[in-house]
Amino acid sequence: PRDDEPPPAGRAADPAHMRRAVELAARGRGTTSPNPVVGCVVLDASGRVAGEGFHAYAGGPHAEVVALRAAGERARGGTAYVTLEPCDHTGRTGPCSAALLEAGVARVVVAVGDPNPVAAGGAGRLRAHGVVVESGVLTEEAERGNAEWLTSVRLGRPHVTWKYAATLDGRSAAADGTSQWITSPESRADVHRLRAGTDAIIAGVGTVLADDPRLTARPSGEADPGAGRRLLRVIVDSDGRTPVSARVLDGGAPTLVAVAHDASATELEARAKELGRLGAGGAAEVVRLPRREPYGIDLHALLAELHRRQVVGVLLEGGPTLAGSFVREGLVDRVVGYLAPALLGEGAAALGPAGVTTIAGTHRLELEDVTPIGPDLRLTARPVPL
Ligand code: AOF
Ligand code: ZN
Repeated sequence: PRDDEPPPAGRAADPAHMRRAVELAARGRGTTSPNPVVGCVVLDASGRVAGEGFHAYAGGPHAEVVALRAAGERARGGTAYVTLEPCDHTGRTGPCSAALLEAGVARVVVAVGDPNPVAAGGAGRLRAHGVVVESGVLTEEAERGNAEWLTSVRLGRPHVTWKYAATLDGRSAAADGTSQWITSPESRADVHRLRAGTDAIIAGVGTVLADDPRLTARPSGEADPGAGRRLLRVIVDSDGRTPVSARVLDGGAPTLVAVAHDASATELEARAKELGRLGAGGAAEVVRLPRREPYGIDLHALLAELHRRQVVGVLLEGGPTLAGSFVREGLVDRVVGYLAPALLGEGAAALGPAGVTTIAGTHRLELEDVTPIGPDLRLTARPVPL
């Protein structure tokens, strides 16, 4: 061991300080997109907390800078815990590596390396200047908190959360097609919290035709929580069947209707133009994408289009056919299921065909979280990493 290493007492406290940094990072959820959520805790030389910070919005000061400002001179000789490797570039703000050096921080603990080639390199620069840099502390928790952004940077497509509500026997509608309301008001409120933390909601035209949902972050009448940032509504509608009177075309939020390249969507396009003319904040756009069976639209092309529009996280909501196609394509990164203690025995399953015909082909998931919501149960799972 090197003689400039901190005493073991300092090391033993690493996970606790990093947990706090992960907590701080989470405060930026829903407002930092397309940037990551990042949290930072700075200790003084004797191991006392001197400053805390998180990244609050894209273009705003990075977490490290906020925490260093709070710590002031007390950062000298101290330790910084950062949930993401400090950046080494001058983008909308300066390099955090330089800020940490200038503040005289002696040790930097990192949870996750920065996969963004433009900004990465902070760890290397700090080491080159004699700062002790350690990584791998609470990596899993920090990765989970930044799952959307990490997926977007690593895979070049948005992170997809499929959300559904079902009875205990896994049905999302009764035999006659009625589906409101399977889960409790508490679960529905929880869904609005999910929506508020995402960039876009995707639904199939079947859901629009059946339920005419608004797909906004709050029930109508309540204030928009993401001030300045509107949730994008995305309708997958290969043949352009979305009625011009649909609530998703009410001008209340920006809307993208994805139709196949060869669809006739004259009425839809006219409605989109009309919304544009009205100067509605919720303008609509019809985008044409390659046709691909069975769903009618190439879902990879859809996600590529959303990625171009800086959509980092999407919430996939209804219906079962669209969700099944996303699962078959390996495009679901997280599943959030709301299960009501109720039985139907008949009616549509929550998930449509997903390319599985034999048990060996099962899409295996691992549970991340199980939480009772009112009388229901919320299960969060993700594909088992290969
Ligand atoms: C953040 N907040 O706290 C940290 C980030 O758009 P810029 O110029 O602010 O740079 C964004 C990049 O900086 C981001 O993609 C990530 O790689 C790095 N770190 N970003 O927005 C932060 N620490
Ligand atoms: Zn930075």
